[in-house]
Amino acid sequence: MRVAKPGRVEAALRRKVEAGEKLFFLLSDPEKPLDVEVVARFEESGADALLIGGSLNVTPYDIDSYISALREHGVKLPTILFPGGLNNVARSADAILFMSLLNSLDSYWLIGAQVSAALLVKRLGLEAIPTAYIIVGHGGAAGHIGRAQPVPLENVYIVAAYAAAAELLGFRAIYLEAGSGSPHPIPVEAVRHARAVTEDILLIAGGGIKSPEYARSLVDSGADAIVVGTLAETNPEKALGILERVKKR
Ligand code: 1GP
Repeated sequence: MRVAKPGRVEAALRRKVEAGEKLFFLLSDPEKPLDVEVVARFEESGADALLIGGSLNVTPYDIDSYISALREHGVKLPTILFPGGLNNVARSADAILFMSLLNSLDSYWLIGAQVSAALLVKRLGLEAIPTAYIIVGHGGAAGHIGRAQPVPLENVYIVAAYAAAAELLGFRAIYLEAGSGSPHPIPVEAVRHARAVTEDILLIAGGGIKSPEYARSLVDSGADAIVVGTLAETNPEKALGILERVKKR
C-alpha cells in the first residue's frame, strides 16, 4: 500500500523542526496583500513560509498574480495556501494547507469543501499538507464563515481532545486558530495540552499574536510554528521583532 508522504515543502519544514528550530509563518490576505518589499524583509530575516489566504473577496487570479509579483521581486519563500474557501485554490502556490475545520457545525467545512477542491488540487499538482483546523476563543472571521463552535479559551483539555483526535485521524499538522486580529491569542496552556497528547504532528498557532514574548512562550510550550498576519500589515517592525524572538533560542 502506498502511504502519502510529506511533499517537498512540508519535508523541509519538518527537517527544521527536527533540528530544533521554531518556525515563523507570515500571513498575507490577498484582499489586502502585504507589500512585496515587506515580504522580502521577512524572508531576509528568516521567515520560513508565506501563508496566503483569506475568506472574502479573493480569486485564484489575485493569488497567482501576487505570487508572480513576489517571484519577480526575487522572493523565494515557500508559498502555502491557507484557504478560506475554494476561491483560494491557486496553481502557482508551492503547497496548500488541506484543512478540515474540525469544530465546524457545518459538514461543508468538515469535508464538503475538501471534496469540491480535491481533484483540482491534484490536477494542479499542489502539495497538500493535511491539516486539522481548530478554532479557539474569539475565532474572528474564520469562526463566523466556518460556522465554528469555538472552544472556550479556558477549556484547554477540549483543545487537547481535538488535537489527539486530529493525530489519530492521520492529520500531519494542527492549526490552533484564535482568529485573525483576535483580542486574545491562543492560550499558552492550550498549546501545552495539545503538545502533550501529540508527537509527530506539526503544531501551528495563530491569531492575535502581537508580542515577541508571547510568541516565544507559545513555541516554548510546544508550538512548532506561529503565524503572524495583522501585525505585519499594521506594524511590520514589531512583527519582525516577533520573528527575531521566535528564532532566538
Ligand atoms: C489568522 O492566525 C492567523 O488566520 C493570523 O492572525 O492576523 O491576528 O496575526 P493575525
